[in-house]
Amino acid sequence: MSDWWRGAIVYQIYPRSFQDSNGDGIGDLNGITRRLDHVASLGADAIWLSPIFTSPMKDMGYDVSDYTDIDPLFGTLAEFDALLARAHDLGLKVIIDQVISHSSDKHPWFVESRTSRDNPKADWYVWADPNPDGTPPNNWPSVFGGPAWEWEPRRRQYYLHNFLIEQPDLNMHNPEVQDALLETMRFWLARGVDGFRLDTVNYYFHDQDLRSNPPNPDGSQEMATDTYGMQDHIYSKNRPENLAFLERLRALTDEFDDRMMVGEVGDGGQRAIDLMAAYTKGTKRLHMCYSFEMLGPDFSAGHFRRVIEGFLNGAPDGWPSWSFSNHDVPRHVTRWATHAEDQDALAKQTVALLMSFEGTIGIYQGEELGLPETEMEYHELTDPPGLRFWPEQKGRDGCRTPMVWQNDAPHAGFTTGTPWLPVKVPQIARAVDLQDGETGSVLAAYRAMIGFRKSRPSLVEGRTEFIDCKPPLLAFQRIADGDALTCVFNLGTSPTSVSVTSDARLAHNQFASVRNGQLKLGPNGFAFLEHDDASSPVK
Ligand code: TEU
Ligand code: CA
Repeated sequence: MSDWWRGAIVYQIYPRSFQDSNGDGIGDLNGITRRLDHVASLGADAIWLSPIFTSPMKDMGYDVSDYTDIDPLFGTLAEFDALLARAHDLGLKVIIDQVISHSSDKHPWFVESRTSRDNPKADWYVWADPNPDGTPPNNWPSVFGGPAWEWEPRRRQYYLHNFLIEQPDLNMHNPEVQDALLETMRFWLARGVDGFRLDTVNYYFHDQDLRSNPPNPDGSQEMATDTYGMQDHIYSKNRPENLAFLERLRALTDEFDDRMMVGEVGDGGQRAIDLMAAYTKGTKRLHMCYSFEMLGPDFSAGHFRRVIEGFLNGAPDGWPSWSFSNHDVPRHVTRWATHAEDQDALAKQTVALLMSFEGTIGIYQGEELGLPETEMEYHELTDPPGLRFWPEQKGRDGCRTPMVWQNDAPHAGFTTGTPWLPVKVPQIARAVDLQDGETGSVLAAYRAMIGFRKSRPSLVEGRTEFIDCKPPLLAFQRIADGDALTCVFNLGTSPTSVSVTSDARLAHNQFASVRNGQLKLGPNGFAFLEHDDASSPVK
């Protein structure tokens, strides 16, 4: 059987915000099961569920206190089995999110580890003595602000947390920790999940000598704090020891048929390419890596070309995974809004762009409705980095507000109770029921574009060849055996045109026309061109 995940479309569900089924204001597994028809109607191949495991929810589930159970807010294991069965009936694979770089501070392993220096779990987390003056052992910063070290008076030592204080880092250098985590993953594989999204896969290992990261003079403010971007993270993460562990993970996954692992690599530039190349090399490590490169502000033709060519040339055995939105970044129609007068036109153009890429494609719940980022007030925030760095950083609540199903129902049909995050007017105006069956809607454009991708082998499995074009035009060919398409996008805000061969025809487009050897594209225009042979029709 061919690898189902190559070229697949993965729909990300943020369980807290998808559908509440019991009126407590928080989305749950039964709600997801009820709404899977919507996901299937898009033409998605798989769902990725953000974490559903037992958790104190300090980081909304990315702080796990039991790796082999479902949080009661979300449901039960039996309800998970029902979700899995329904998804499989609909032809949807199910990917779950494994957050094994750190656990919750309420995980029994950590509760025990922090009590003393000689308990059985003493070495399961990353503990270090203070400097003689009492300060933390090195300069490693937490992604969410402040030092990555927290003092534990009982041990008179610091523990490492790359994220929240409530997310202590597991010590992967300890083989017992590796074994324990692998067993929790075996539990889910045996239950029938189709794969794993590996949270923060490049944070699994730290430098055992605890060397300070060197400064990074070109550092940009990648994350919540300046200090984070001002360091080169060569010791706190991205360690070569990780490769052998990824091989253990792959060996486990390969004991089961057709499973897939995608690693989240939150770096950029050449480092991201090198990490992805190493992590996906051959068939011994991960199946693919999830790229952050298209989750930022840059919407230029040059950026998309650099990132895609960088990956294809720099990680030739690898397989990329591209997304424009997720639960950690502002929604892309808001992020890229200056490139459109009409955000719906931008949403319809960007889905065409995304679906034209070589790789596996991620879409995030609500983007198929063209949802903009929700504007939040301080008192409505729940996300720790938002609360901490307001107003310079607004946190991640704005992309996590509930799905909007029904325009005239309370909270757009998400809940009969009080939703955990507010449901606001700009989102409600884009509810599923308003767009369903409307030919001009963003939802219709998503279905049409996904259908178009699936009807064209060149888009799903073809190779990519860029065509030199003047920005803001982006153009490339996708070429498979017996199928070739030329994809052209106007990423600017004015109309533009380019010469094409006289036999060029539009196979799918928005704001495009072909006449007298000219392809004209309006702002937010795109064209999929074909002609009588596999050469480029763009001159
Ligand atoms: O994110 C990893 C990561 O690097 C994020 O910090 C991301 O860059 C940031 O949120 C952007 O603002 C993963 C999860 O996706 C995220 O939700 C978790 O908070 C984080 O890991 C810790 O588990
Ligand atoms: Ca609920």
